[in-house]
Amino acid sequence: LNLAENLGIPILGICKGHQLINVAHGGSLYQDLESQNTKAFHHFQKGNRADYSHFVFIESDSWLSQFYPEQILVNSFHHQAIKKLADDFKISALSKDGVIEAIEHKNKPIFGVQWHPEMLLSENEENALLLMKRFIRYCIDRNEIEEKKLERID
Ligand SMILES: [Mn+2]
Repeated sequence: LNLAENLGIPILGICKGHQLINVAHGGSLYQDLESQNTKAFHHFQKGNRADYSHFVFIESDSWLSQFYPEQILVNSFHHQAIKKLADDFKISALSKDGVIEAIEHKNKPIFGVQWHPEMLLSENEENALLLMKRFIRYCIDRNEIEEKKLERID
């Protein structure tokens, strides 16, 4: 994570990756969401990995809001969750019980989602596909900006 960050490589953390990004930046976790946060509903679904579990509500000024509607359905396989959000980050999406379901760095290309878009992709789920496409597009655009900066230096 540190190496990728120092090189300016865009990062999309999924589930544990999303949690790790937060901890690495000084945030904390609920080690067991249901016993430590009584408001939280059950976030470990029993169904198929590509089934929907709950809605997430997209924050209006977030990166996700550039391509998602106000709410989308996601799957959910976690008993941990972000407790204290790291200082340099903002919330990108919340579930109805207030659990932080997506984050983004305030000025670096670092994103995290608590759900599993890669599992939803097995069913060609539209929003998961869109997230991956937009992340790849983000990386390409950023790369082009970096290349232009290098051209100017040349
Ligand atoms: Mn969840």
